[in-house]
This record gives sequence, structure tokens and C-alpha cells, in this order.
Amino acid sequence: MTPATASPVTPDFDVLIIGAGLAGLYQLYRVRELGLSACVIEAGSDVGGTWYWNRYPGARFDSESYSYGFSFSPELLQDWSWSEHFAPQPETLRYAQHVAERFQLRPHIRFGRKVESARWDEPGRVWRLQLDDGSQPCARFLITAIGALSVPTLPRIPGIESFQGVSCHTANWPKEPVDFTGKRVAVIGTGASGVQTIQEVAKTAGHLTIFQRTPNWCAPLHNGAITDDEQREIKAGYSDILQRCRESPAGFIHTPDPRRAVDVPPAEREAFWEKRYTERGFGIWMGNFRDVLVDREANALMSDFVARKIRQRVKNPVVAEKLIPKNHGFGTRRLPLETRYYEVYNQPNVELVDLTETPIDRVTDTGIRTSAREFEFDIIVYATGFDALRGAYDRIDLRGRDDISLQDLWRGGARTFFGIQNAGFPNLLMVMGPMCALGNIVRSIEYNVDWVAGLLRHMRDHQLSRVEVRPESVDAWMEIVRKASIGLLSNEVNSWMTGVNSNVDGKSERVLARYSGTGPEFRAKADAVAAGGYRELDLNA
Ligand code: N01
Repeated sequence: MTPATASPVTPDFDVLIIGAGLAGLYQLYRVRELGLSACVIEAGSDVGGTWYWNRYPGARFDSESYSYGFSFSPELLQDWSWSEHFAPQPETLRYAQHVAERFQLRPHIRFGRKVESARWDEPGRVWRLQLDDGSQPCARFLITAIGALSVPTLPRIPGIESFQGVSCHTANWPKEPVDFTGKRVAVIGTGASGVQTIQEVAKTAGHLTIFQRTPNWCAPLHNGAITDDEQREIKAGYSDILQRCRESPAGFIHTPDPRRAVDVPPAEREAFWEKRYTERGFGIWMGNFRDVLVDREANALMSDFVARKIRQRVKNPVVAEKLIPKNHGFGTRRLPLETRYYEVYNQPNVELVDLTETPIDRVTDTGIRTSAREFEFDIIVYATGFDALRGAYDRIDLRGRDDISLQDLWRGGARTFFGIQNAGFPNLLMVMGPMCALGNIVRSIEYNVDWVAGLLRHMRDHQLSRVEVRPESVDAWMEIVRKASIGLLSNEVNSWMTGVNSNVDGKSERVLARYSGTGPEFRAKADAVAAGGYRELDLNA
């Protein structure tokens, strides 16, 4: 990709990609398809990203397996058979490995290396990276595929390092299985990872103590094996499945019911919710009445329905009340999907500790001390979440033109163009950076990677070697992001989706952290940029 006015520097690669998760793998595939040389830098010892690190017991999809896989290769869609409606983590890791092998991606990946810093060299027109093994590769373009939920965070509790038993974070789980049989186990955290872990560990632990700070609204997953007939139906129906995902607001196969909950007669509304509660997956969240996530009255009615379900399922009424969220409505945080999660609390070997009543004072060498008492454990599981969305960017010293640091640029909150570009950072392209649309993640990854590949193709075809977003284009996108956030109840609630993480300095306040409009709207706007010849970007030879 050598331009007419190229610098004297010949880069090691046309493109360096950080991360060999599903985004990095697909980006590598697309970049190589363009005939560009590329290298991926990956911290893990294998591909898979999220599915490489999150090996905790019970980890699995909450998206229907067949709506999650890559769609770019019809042969891959036909050849790969998901075993369950919501595939478990080992299967998804095998899928990532299969993709890497099938498309001969492995030779272009350097495993076990971390990027410490990346610096734009303006005269040389290259990105210069510093890796933790001392090497310093450079490339014309840097593409970050470093994930929105890839930096696990531990609670800020004194004494964590003093614990003499086994401690694991769900997102940094050991490769060797952890045996819980007969053990005294603590789980801290009750988000999607905590819920999946708890319902699995409760099967074998001698005693399980769950430390809950905020309960979440959870709904049944209804997983099951995919029968041969279903498999045939899925494979014959991929174009329809993918079309449904494309048209739905967040890339899932579920679309909202066009009616408003508040307009539907109570008996009919109740019957609709009962039906949704018995169906697979996110239908109860994404396929609900259209006002449930935006209208307080509708949301309160829905919350009341699920609260009644929790009361029916948890025998001890005091425990049931503790498990019912009081500070946020149904679906305003990411909905954990569960399999007999609430029934776990009926088991004699399970105990719930409400941290709002008795907070943790410290972790000791033998367990956990709360304000009320001392607990002894063999294993402590931290299901305490991530420094989300911008966390992975905050950990690399990224320097753009005139030595601007990305941390400085984002000091008052991340500001990007579609989550892809930053003003002052030429030739840095982010796959799913802050302010992009999230949703069913591989659907979003494919779109973003294709958009980036489209830009690279345009530059190659027009002999352009430098791209930088115009500051006014970032302003315009941020205004769209701001407007899209208005009215969504989820934007009024603390969660990783609003950039809050109590375990990270400076992240206690809600900020604009993602584009919360719909996928179709996001794609229409990004498509228009490409169709208009990228006028929002400054492109040079
Ligand atoms: O993380 P979370 P997660 N003391 O941030 C608690 C995706 N995912 O890993 O709510 C005590 O949701 C914290 O409490 P609070 C999915 O997008 C996908 O579970 O802050 N507790 C909360 O309960 C999901 O949304 C899948 O009060 C502390 C928990 O830890 C995202 O990943 C599966 C604490 C963190 O919950 C993140 O989920 C799993 C402290 N100091 C995850 N600090 C699938 O689709 C934190 N907590 C398969």
C-alpha cells in the first residue's frame, strides 16, 4: 500500500492488528483478502479472545448460537454445527480455533505478547509499537480489536492478595478445571458471569456463599440440545436468521412487539409475558412490548411480573426480596439469562449475603470478613466484571499526532467517530471502540470489520496512505450519540453500559459510553459515510 508521496520508511506490515478474538480474526481475514500484509499481536497463547479467557464454569452464549456465528462464509455456516441453542464456552473456543485454521490465519498471529505502547510517526507515516518482548514492529495502519469487555477488574477490598486458598476472576480463569466438589466457595458478583457461575458451582460445592451488592433481573435461558431436525432447519434457514438479526434493533433474532404494554388489557399482557418467560433467550428482553425499556409505567409493570416469578421460585421470602432489584427496572441493565438460578437459593448448601446490609471489610488469609462475621473459604470466585468499553484502550499508551495521548483526548469522556476513529490519530482504526453500537456482538463485529475493510480498499484503490477523521465529524457523531441516549431507561442506571465501575478510579459517574440507537440506524449512518466517499475523513496520498 505504498502511496505516491510515501515516506522513506518501509513498514514491517501494511496492518498491525491487536487482538485475536473474533473481531481480530475476522479483521485479519478481510485485510489479507485485500492483499495487504498483516500481523496480529495477541496476549493469550491461542485465538478466541473472550472465549479464551472466560473459561469459568457454566460460561455460555446468551445469544442463540446460530445467530452468533460468522456469516461471511456460507460454507462455514453450513459446515459448522452448533450442539446447543446456547453453546458452552469450550465449543465457542473450538469454533474460533476452527475459523483460524480453516482460513489459514494462525501463521499471521504472534501469541503471548502484549502491546505496551503505540506511537504514530508522522514523518514516517507509520504506527510504531512497543511489545513486552522488546520487539518494535511498525505498520502503516493499526487496527485495535481489543474488546469492549476484556479488562477484568477486582474489587477494591483490602487483603485480596493475602487469601491462601484458590482465587479466580471469571474472565481470567485457569486453563485447568477448578474442582468445587465438597469445597467451601465464595462468589462475589451477580452479573451475567456471576449468575452463570453460581448455578453451575452450586451443583457440586460443599457450601456456596454468594456475596451480592446489587441484584439483577434475570430470566430463563431455556437452553437445550439442537436436534437433527432443528439442525437441518437452522442450516436451511440461515438467510432468514441473518435477515432477522439485520433488521432487529440489537442484532438478535428477537424484535420488539409493536404494541405498548400500557395499552394492552392486563390479562392479555400477562399472557404475553408468561409466554415470553417460557421461550428461549432474549425474547423477554428484546422481544418485549416496545415501551418496556423507555416508559416508566410499562417498565414497572414488567418488573412487577418478574418480581412475582422470583417470589414463586425462591422459597424463603426474605431471600426472595433480597434477589429482587429495587434500584433499577427490568432490562435496564444487561439481562442475565439463567438456568435454575433462583432455585439455587432453595438449596441447603447455599447462602446469600446482602452486601448492602453487611459489607465486606476485608479478605483474610482464610476467607472473607464482613461487618457481621467471618467466613472461611477454600475458593473465592470474583465475578466482578470489567473496566468496560474504553478500559482496554486506557491500558495501552496510545499516542497520535503531536504526541497526543488517547487518555488525554478522552479525559472528559471518550469521543470517537462511530467508535472507529479518533481526531488526531491518523491510521488508527478501532473495531468496536467506545461510541459504537454493541448488541449481538458478532453481528456488530462483522459490520464494523467490513466497514474498516471498505475504507482500506478505498484507500488502496485511490493510492491513499493516510486517514484522519475531521474533528467536526467527531463532534457530529457525538451529538448523534447524545441524542440517541435520550429516553432510554438504561442510560439512567449505573452499569458497565453507562461507563460505571466502582473498582476503577474516575469511573464512578455515568457517562456516554456507547451508541444506544439501533443497529440499523448505526449502519445506515456509517454506510452513508462510505457511499459519500468518506467526506468526514481527511484522506491523503
Ligand atoms: O460483570 P458485571 P459480568 N463488591 O459488571 C459486582 C457480558 N457477558 O462479568 O452491580 C461487591 O455485569 C457488581 O455489583 P454492582 C455481558 O454483556 C456475557 O457479570 O456493581 N460486588 C456486579 O454484581 C455482561 O453484561 C455473557 O453493585 C462487586 C458484578 O460484580 C458483561 O459481560 C456471559 C464489586 C459485576 O457484574 C459483564 O458481566 C457473561 C465489589 N467491590 C458476561 N465490584 C454471555 O453472553 C463489582 N461487584 C455468555
